[in-house]
Amino acid sequence: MAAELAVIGLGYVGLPLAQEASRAGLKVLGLDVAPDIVAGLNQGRSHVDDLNDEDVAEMVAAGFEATTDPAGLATASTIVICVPTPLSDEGGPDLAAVTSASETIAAHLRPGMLVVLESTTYPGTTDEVVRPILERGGLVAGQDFHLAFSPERIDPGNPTYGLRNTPKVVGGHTPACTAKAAELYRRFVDTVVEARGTREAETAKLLENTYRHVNIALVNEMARFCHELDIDLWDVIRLAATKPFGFKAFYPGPGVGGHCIPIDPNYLSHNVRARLGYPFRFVELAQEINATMPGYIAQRIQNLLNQERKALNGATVLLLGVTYKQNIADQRESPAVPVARRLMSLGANVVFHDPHVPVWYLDGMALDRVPDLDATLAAADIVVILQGHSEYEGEMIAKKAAKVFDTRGITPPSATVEHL
Ligand code: SAJ
Repeated sequence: MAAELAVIGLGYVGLPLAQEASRAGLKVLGLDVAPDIVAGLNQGRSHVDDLNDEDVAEMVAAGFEATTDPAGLATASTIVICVPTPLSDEGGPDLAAVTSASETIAAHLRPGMLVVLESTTYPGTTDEVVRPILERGGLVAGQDFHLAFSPERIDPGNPTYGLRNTPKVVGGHTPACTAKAAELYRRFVDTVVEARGTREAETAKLLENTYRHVNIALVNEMARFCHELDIDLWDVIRLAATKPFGFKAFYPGPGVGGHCIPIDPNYLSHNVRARLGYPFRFVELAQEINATMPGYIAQRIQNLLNQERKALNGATVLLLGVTYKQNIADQRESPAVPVARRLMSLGANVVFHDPHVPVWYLDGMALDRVPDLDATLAAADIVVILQGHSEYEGEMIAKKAAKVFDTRGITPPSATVEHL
């Protein structure tokens, strides 16, 4: 039976999309370049955090099929591109996977099809990169087939929001394309919001994450001067957060990791500078502040040891939390890496603990998680809390450690604890 929906890219974005569409009764074909991923899915095994094997088995039972063969695209009514757009060396998105997917689609494009791009990218990608590739065969977007952009809003590990209950923005090459894309998503997403066009939909995603990036940089910069002025920024944020409107709390940290926040805003700033010749200053400044946090953290650690008349060189530093944010295992762009690198370059003996990470691969070295956290808390010259995993009890850490530098505000103030 022909697939109603084909999803290209079966990762943390594509697979939840395929799952919800399958649950809504659509016949879904999943296309991926990785044979092991395809084989695993067809055998009912999941490779992404948000779906377990039972979820995949349910999809397969409902008719979902994964393949590496693009021939099946020819019979699909709708094709959604969910491939990665990593940061390129120039600072914009590396669109290799998007152009490759577009070329694959172009070889099978038929009149009446709907093509949607979900991969995060700079404004204009759908219109200026994807559309020309799809139109090479003579079919025209908005006339012979529909083309739209719909930003992914998958938040891995979020217990509350998934694809179905997160409003979905869709922006088409023409109003008819927008309507066609909205009609598709309304079959398995509770709320669909129609944008004026593809550029507005592309830019909305970047605004969402740039907003976070800039506000995190704001409190990170405040953390520096509040420390100098002996102002408890954590208390300041607690107080400001009592305002019931017009304020959203962000918290300082050791740096901004993950695959979204430190990456997506660059797509906008790179695009503005490339097209218009001037900087998107907020983003570039936020990038600079957030990127220098790991070095600042290392300096604060050195200063704390210095207060104890201890050299960082030869000191044992226990890092708690090496993932990029609390309560997940993902280590992408984790600030723990530059913090550890800096400490090691100054001669520190860096050890780590993280409930989600048994072995930490750091610049080719494989560091084993310390086997006995309690013993290491007591033995380390300084304990540095980088992620506030829920397994970590701030009071217990403060009691057992000789000295604590807490970048996440999970320990109570005390003589042996300093907060970022
Ligand atoms: N961070 C801070 N202070 C904060 C918030 C975050 O230092 O106040 C750091 C985190 O430790 C992490 C980085 O910033 O290293 C990113 O954190 P994040 O909470 O933004 O989490 P992400 O990267 O998983 O962002 C995703 C985004 N989701 C999508 O793009 C679909 C983002 O839009 C979500 O708002 C975010 O999840 C979320 O709220 O969980």
